[in-house]
Amino acid sequence: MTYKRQLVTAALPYANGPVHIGHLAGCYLPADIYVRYLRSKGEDVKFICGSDEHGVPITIKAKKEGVTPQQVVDKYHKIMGDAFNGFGISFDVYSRTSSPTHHATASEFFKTLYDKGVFVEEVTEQYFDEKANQFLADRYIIGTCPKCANENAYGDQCEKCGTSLNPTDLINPKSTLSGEKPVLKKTKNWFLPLDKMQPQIEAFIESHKDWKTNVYGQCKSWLNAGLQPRAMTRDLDWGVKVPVDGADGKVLYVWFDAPIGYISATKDLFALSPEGRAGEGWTKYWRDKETKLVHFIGKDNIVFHCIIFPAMLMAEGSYILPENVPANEFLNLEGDKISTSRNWAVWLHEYLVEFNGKQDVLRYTLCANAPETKDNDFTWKDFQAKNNNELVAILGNFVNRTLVLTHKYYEGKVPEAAEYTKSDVLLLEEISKYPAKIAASIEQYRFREALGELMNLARLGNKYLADNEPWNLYKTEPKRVQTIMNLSLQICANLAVLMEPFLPFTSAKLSGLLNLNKSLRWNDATRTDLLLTGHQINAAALLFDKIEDEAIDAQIQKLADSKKMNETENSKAAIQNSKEEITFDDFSKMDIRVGTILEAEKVPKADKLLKLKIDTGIDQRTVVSGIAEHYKPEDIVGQQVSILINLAPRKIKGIESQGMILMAENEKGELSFVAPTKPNMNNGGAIK
Ligand code: B3M
Ligand code: ZN
Repeated sequence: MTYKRQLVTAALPYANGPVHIGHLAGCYLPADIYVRYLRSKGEDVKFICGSDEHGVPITIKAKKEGVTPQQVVDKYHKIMGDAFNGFGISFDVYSRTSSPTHHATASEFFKTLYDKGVFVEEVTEQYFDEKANQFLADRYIIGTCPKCANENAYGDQCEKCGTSLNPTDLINPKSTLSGEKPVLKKTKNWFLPLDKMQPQIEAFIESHKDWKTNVYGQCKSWLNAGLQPRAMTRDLDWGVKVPVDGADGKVLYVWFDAPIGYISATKDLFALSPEGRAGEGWTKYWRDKETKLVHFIGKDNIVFHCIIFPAMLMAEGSYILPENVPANEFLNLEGDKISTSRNWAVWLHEYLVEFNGKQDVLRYTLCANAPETKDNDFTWKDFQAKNNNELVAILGNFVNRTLVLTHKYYEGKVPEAAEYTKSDVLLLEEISKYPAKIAASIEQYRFREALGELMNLARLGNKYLADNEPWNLYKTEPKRVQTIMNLSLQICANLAVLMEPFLPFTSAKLSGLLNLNKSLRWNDATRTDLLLTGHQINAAALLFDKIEDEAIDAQIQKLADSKKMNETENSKAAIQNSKEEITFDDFSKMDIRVGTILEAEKVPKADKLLKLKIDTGIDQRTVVSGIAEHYKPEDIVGQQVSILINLAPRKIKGIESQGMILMAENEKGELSFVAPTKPNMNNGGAIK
């Protein structure tokens, strides 16, 4: 299928914090490379993005900062927009979901589905916080994950084991608003019957076996598990109001409204452009089958873009469906998961200040290390190495040598090529293949590979200079040197055109140095005569500077400081969470003896529990202890322990536990036995 135009979207980031390198590497950079490439090919393309300004992440942030949700989104919409702009992410529009266009569009979309009878209305029991007098959306509830026992799992997901949850799955649920245990209360919501739509959605996914394996695979596993109806409304007061009677106090589910944001942003774009005034320019991009719709996202958004949004679009009926959803995996930082709350991140707005003018170095590093097929790691040392050993030593060095020699030998005028040697002819052939080679990788969303090819072209240039050594021939073979320099300059020109999607700032700089015709496009780089004989180039300047150890050490130190800060915060929290004071009388009531574990075995169907038989010195008793995740039964037989023997007996999993062994916890939550150690009698008890 050939398309007349493309509509490219990048995930709408939540406006609840600034953006970091993980965001950039995950979807904005690959999307930008793709779009810049298409523009260079002269294709009709629109690049759509904006801030996702609804949903619980925003309201939680507002509560934390003691401001209104609107103030939160206003602040971060600006910070994020500026950061993208600073890195040359070339959106045609960067809109926001709090805009009137969006509210109207999302509302109308919902109303259409409602009028068509698509939704299933259902009264269900949802958690309600009686103290805060409010229904609790997923992220307002935390509790223990039934799968992995993480005590801070959210109502919709456990971030420790990744399981997706319903709030009612949580053990010991707690409201994050008041800390109270929430109660179940009846409420009506509107569900998208994904279960009934499964055959259609399955057919859609099956028609896209060409999607990246991680994307297709995730879709398949959702389908195999069987799709479930999903509520498209929430009891919340921040968002797009549900536009039907009897829905007071309800808003659209953020994952219903956010992807519609792509449509409203396209409308905003056309409202600003002459095409918009003339008519409904945006509809061409959303309703004409000859438009190719591509969503760039991170892997945590796959199900929403590949299943739920397409299901909404199918149900609505007047829109096209995505043709591809290239999702990246995650980028880690120095071996650790990027985390906003732990401040373990490289923030784009800070980078722009600290590495002013070096946007392309980060673009290069993130693309060369893009987490395209698996999670990947960003390290500052690698960033430095990529800059010094690749950008400076290969690309920068080749261009600089060529420009400097052209000035030295020909006063900056492109010399006329004399006769080509056999190897020149081969080189020319080789050069002209690069645009197609790089394009093929980009069109398959393989941006690392594409960038690797671009660098191969620079390597080719470097090798050509090194093999031909014009500096040694200048006196003896001036004609030959003219040819060598002419060809080297042509390679520089081709590089300037082909690097534009990846390194737009450097491309502009190099085009300026070469005084290159601004209208050159991708396919022009198949030619090897972009610079005419006699064309005057500008004074040489370095494309990249070496990055010194000090700058890198400062960044590594900054991360170390964050880690330290976090540890202090954690231990402060640990002190706050420690138990209340007790009296000496309370303490002296405890009868603690030294015992020895005689037998230990796992308690069936209880991950945490061991059944122990303990010799207390006065008797033998059974104790059930929650240490199974810390110790293997076979390792602790013979272990001496302290045991509280006058604790009232208690039945645990049908076993009577007759006491408790004492364990001590360190700051990391690791347990150790409180066990007597006897001084070594052989050397009189002295400490060795
Ligand atoms: N805001 C989630 C995220 O930032 C969400 C994406 C919406 S795309 C329509 O990861
Ligand atoms: Zn879990």
